[in-house]
Amino acid sequence: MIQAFIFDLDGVLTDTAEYHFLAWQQLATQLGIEFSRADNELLKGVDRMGSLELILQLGQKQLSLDEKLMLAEQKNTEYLKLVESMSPADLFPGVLPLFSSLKAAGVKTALASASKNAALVLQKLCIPDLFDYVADSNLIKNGKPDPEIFLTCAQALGVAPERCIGVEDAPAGVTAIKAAGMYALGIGEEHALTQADLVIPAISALDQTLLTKLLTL
Ligand code: B16
Ligand code: MG
Repeated sequence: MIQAFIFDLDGVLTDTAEYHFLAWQQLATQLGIEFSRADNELLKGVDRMGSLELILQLGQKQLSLDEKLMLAEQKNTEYLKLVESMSPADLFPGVLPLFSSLKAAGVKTALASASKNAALVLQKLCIPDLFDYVADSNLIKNGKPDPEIFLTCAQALGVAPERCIGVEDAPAGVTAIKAAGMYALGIGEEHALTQADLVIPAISALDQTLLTKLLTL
């Protein structure tokens, strides 16, 4: 029986993935690097410095560590400007009813976000109290696709990994869930999340019927 759900944040519960894209695109343009939405798919779930490295590789640019730290900080400032306008209206449809159903079924919940801004985004969405445990990359050494963040959540919840379902929109995140020995529920398109056990188009598709099926896995 499944006893816990562990959710990614960006792209699963809210559309901050779009804000990350806009902020990285602005930086890439400044650096003279072409950066498309398709390129951005590779960055999803990847931490800030890892994302910058991927963009620099695209433009075949090599910079010093100090320059990279400055650029990452600059991207984050742009990203935070976009986050500033967020409100509970930015929660994806279906999230609140889903959490009510999970609580009613006695299922524990955790957040596993690679974002150092996760606590702020939760505040903006007014959902910090929704989770039994929150892990963000401030307390994790190895980012996704390493399983550390999902295993940390399972341990904090006191639930064995095989009794957890991880929910992710990013290939790196799905890899992390599978490496943690959990069931991976992908959000997005099947062709992009080939390692997931099941892919649904949006969190709203995780309705009572599907939830009942998943809870008896
Ligand atoms: P920050 P998630 C991830 O969050 C995003 O998917 C990824 O695009 C971003 O680079 C990463 O957080 C780091 O975010 O710059 O705010 O620390 O999807 O794991 O919730
Ligand atoms: Mg994500």
